[in-house]
Amino acid sequence: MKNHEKPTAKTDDLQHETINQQGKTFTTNTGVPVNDSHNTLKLGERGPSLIEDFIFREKLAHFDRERIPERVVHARASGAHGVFRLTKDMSQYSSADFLNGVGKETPVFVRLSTVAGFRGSTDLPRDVRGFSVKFYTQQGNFDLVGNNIPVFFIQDAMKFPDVVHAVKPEQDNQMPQAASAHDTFWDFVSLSPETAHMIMWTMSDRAIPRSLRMMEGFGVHTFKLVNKEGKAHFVKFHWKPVLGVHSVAWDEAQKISGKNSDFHREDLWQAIEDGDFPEWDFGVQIIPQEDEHKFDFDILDPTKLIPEELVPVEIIGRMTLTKNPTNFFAEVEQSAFHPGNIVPGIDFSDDPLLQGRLFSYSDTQMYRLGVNHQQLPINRPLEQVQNTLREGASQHFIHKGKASYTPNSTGGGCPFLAMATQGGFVSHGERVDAHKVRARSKSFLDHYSQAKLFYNSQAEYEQQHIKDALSFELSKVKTPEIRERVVQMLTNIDLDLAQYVAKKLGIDEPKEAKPVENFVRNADETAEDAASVIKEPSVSKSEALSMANTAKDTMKSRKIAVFISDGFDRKSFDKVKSAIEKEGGKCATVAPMLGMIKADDGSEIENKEFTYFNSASVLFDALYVIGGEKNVKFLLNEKNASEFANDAFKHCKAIGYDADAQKFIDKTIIKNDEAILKDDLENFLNAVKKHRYWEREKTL
Ligand code: HDD
Repeated sequence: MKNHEKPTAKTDDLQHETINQQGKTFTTNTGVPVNDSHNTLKLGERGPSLIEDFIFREKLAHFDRERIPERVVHARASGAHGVFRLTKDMSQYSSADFLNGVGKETPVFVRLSTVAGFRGSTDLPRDVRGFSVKFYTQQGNFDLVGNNIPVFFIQDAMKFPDVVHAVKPEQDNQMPQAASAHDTFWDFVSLSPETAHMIMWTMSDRAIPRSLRMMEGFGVHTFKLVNKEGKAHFVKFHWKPVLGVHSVAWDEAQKISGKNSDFHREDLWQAIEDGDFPEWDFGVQIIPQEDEHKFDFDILDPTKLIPEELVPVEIIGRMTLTKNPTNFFAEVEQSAFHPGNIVPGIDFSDDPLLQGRLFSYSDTQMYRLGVNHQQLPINRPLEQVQNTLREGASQHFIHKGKASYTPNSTGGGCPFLAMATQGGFVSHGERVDAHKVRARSKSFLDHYSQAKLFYNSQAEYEQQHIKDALSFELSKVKTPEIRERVVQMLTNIDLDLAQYVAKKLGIDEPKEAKPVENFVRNADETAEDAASVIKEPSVSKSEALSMANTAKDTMKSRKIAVFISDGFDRKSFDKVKSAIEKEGGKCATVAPMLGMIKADDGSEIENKEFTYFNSASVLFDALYVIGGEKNVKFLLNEKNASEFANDAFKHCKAIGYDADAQKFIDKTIIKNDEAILKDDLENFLNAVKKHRYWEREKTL
């Protein structure tokens, strides 16, 4: 355990499997000491290798099998250990032990992922982010396998392979990697109006987070909480980041992918290494069962959210990530999440997307990791598992006795079944009286009202970003009919939006909203049903949907690049550095080289990491240009410094500078505005806290 890390019951459990090879002798997998792991056994120094070389055979055979199938979606991810602390007792609603008793702490393992890209793809594609949390509770593991977006592309799990095939690289040429900007994805969208709401989210800046620490998480589906008396309430789960929800600019995201494709992974890792533990508040929206049909949308429809204006989010706990994995493969890659992993006190709803997921995840884990994947250290629950399941590949346990069945007398009837009163899991006794049908509920037909709600809730600059993202994505679509169908679909969300995008694509501007006709409907759907698809949202705006309303009062997590070179103003540098650090920000010098840089007073500081040739503005949140005659002269001739400052300007970052660096600013910055601050450290820091000055975009 490193000094800054905080152990949990789960990380203690993992200690039993953690291997320290310091001072140990090299052995084969059978424990035989090895004296040479560099040369094969040969007939003579220049002769052929011998097949009897068991040391070579073992080394290569293991290497040949090092890769396991990557996840079909969510392949790329970062993970961390942490703890969930309950701040509000929920026993009124749920018997789940981790929701009972204020102050109760439950270890967690969290995996945050992109969706479409392969394992080795970039952290910053325009994409949904996965938000998986495994709670190691006293009653077994509860997995909340959500996303950073509260709704989904489709309403029924039957369509999942289709939406995934459509967004993944195209089957003929495996292009493009980790991008939705291509024909097959938008073809699927244009023929599936149920995607309309999700598309607004993925085209918004939510799909390009500044940091994994700055994104929300959602359980997406409606679940149930069930209390000791068996009474159920519907529930939606939320994670709200303490640092606020922030994003980068799209141009910036594309550049980050080139400059540092591990941008998010590194940020999360470093924050935990530095003891800046990422935190999220855990919230619930609780809906009494009798209110199930109270809304003008169906709470079982995963393309709908419940506006916080209708049901407020109540904060009931906080999650803190306190430890990085020791070994990425053993912990992050082998972690197996499954929405079907629930505990007493929690139950599923009949959401048809959720119901389908309950099959897919355990199935995929069996394929990736095998039938005994729950025995892997990262997946096993805190308490020893007791049942009659036996054998299978890689069985780790040695079960005593004869009883591998129940009921038994050979094992004294053990393991005993747990009565409901002893915490045994009992499914909520919902009564369902219906015919078997392969159909979609008519209550799922409204595809546009919440897409409108989302778009209308955005600040002006956020709406512009959605317009730009759609224009960008569709401009990469080669088939004109697909582009036209999407524009037609957009008319049902916002006519101005559709017209803007049409213009960018060189398509005739639509004059009115027009339903998309040529998509696959349910067989029994009538014309009236189709007309009911287009309606206004009952809530016209929802504050929680706009990132403009998020926390903007902290320097924590902000990384500020400070330009220096020989002759920099030492006094100013010390002042800027201590002001940034005092408020919890990070100050990183950028200089012409690594090593010692001489200040105007003859003193020196060490430049440890960033130079004008190895870094870029997109890796920082803000820029400060230090003065000093010789330094400014250098900067005026360093074209990477000008490009750096230009990008900081273009991406709406705060820029501060000493009065004598004015010439550099005049040369590089096109226009002055309120986030460009001369000799005004206080307001510079305030601008950095706000994260971005998006207003600047109007002047670009
Ligand atoms: Fe899924 C992985 C989230 C619908 C089938 N999904 C996966 C992961 C997340 C989600 C976060 C990564 C788990 C990890 O970290 O290892 N998926 C969602 C959400 C959905 C959703 C929020 C809708 C609300 N998924 C969904 C459906 C199906 C799947 C409808 C299939 C019927 N998802 C899978 C999968 C994956 C997966 C193929 C790939 C790797 C894995 O499960 O472990 O089974």
